[in-house]
Amino acid sequence: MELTGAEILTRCLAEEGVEYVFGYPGGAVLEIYDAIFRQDKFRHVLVRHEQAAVHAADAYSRSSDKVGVALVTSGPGATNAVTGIATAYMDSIPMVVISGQVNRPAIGLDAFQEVDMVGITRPCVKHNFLVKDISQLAETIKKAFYIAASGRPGPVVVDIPKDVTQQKAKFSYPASIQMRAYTPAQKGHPGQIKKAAQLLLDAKRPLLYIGGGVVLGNAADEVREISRMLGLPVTNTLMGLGAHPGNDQQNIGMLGMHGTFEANMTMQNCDVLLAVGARFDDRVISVPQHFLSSPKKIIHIDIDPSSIAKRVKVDVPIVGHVKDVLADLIGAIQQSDHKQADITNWWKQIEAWRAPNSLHFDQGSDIIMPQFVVQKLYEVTGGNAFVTSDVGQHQMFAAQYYRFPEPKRWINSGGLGTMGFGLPAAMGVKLAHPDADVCCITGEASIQMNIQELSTCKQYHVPVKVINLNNRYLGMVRQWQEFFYGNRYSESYMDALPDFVKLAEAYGHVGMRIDKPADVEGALREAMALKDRLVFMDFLTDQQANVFPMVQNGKGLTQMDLPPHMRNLQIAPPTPVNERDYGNLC
Ligand SMILES: Cc1ncc(C[n+]2csc(CCOP(=O)(O)OP(=O)(O)O)c2C)c(N)n1
Repeated sequence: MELTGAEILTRCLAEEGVEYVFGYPGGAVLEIYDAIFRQDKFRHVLVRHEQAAVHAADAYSRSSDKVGVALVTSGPGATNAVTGIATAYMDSIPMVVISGQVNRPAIGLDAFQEVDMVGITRPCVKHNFLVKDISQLAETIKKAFYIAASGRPGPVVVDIPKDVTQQKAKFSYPASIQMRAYTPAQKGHPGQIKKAAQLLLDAKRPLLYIGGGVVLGNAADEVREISRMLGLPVTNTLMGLGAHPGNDQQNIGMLGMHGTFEANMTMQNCDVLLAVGARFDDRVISVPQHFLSSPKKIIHIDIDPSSIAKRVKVDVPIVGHVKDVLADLIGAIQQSDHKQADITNWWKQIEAWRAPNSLHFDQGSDIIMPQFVVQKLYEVTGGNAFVTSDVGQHQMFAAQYYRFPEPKRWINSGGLGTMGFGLPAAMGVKLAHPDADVCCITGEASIQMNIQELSTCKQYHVPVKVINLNNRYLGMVRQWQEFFYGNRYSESYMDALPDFVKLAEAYGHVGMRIDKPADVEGALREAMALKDRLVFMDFLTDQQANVFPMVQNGKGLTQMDLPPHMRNLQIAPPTPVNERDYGNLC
């Protein structure tokens, strides 16, 4: 029997086990929407803006092991999706975005609602397709899902002209796919793995540095095993939160621009660094020259060969799936006849760096500190919630104070830093995990970038909790203006803000305003207890609060601006490397 292109598409999605498609209709995809109406294998979620569709699909994927799917129309629908696609691309999230295109004969003629989706998205997709022939449609969808989820994952766009969705053809879905030019490596090189094992055993100051690749590669168990086996200190990137339990004694916290004092000091002063699924981002190591000024051997494990040695010189590169490589590395360590070097002194040093607690803050009785809200949320939810965030100070406070015990619980736009991500992401996560607590930690500016999704949450009964850390400022911008632009707060203050409580109520949800520290915990408990309702909590927080520690742009990793209580401490590093690296400490 012959099916239309639109029917073929919906059948392919069903074959892939798709549960939800997040999307928004329009002329170019009406055939597809009609086919969706006539099937019952997956649900469609009608968002209020295409950007939100892509973020929701992305977060659905981040919190599960499935590929997210979004569907948008041609032209403005497609361009609205681009920010979401770029967000997923920067964080290597497996996703398939289907966009409608004008009829084939009209392509290139500036037809109504035509944009060159393949051209526009080329720099921010793992791959993209324009389906020119209906006979290729099913195989293209199969390829799209395969490419999105294999190797280093990423978003794949499939652009389908409207007349292709209307044509008819026989449907058969390939069981598997072979792509000669695309064969991602799985196993690491045994010789390199052996070398890595020896280096780690000989190290006097080892460090395990893990990133989003561990989360995506489901390698948290192997990370825990190797860290236990060798007693390694573990630090994680923003994207690696939860890949090693944030409440574990061996975990020294996040590193980088807003990392803990101990993580940054340990990173700079280690002698053997095992980097797993992390890419030495500039927000992590700051300036490579400073970072490399302290001699250390670097072992780098990554699925993507182009990520290795991109920013720093690596001594032992290992290309492969992190889970497999770590398993082999554990085996190599067990089989080695080397005895592990004594690292007791290294731990003593790390504990000395940890002792002053660089995340300490003062919560007085008058004004709510944003850190306090996150800390209380962690306590109230027992660390078990999924937490999405937007971008800004609140994102960093969430990362610093919610000590994620498990991977895939922290959902944020790390690479692109997309404001407006949090609420649609929370929606995607809640649909993937209907019984879990899902909280969106946001700021009053970020939430307004996709606040219309409160309407989608109402329609589909998505009872997430919105935690608005409302400082009445573009806080992160204000902090930079305070530090680098002589307190000239150019356009970082919004003079007019909505009444968020009334706004939430207008969308049919519960609104709460909290302005006293004493009320924070009770309000959070009350909100979390309202399991079936979306609760929008507007916390009026300190307008001046800054995120510490902070490594300023262009400075070395250990040149941190520290919180007030640490500014007069004399904390000596073990191996002075470069005078300038410690200039800021005292
Ligand atoms: C789409 C987008 N536009 C601009 C920025 C730049 N930016 C980063 S943080 C920030 C301020 C965010 O303010 P708010 O959401 O209130 O959070 P706060 O920093 O106050 O916690 C801005 C404008 C961005 N990351 N994304």
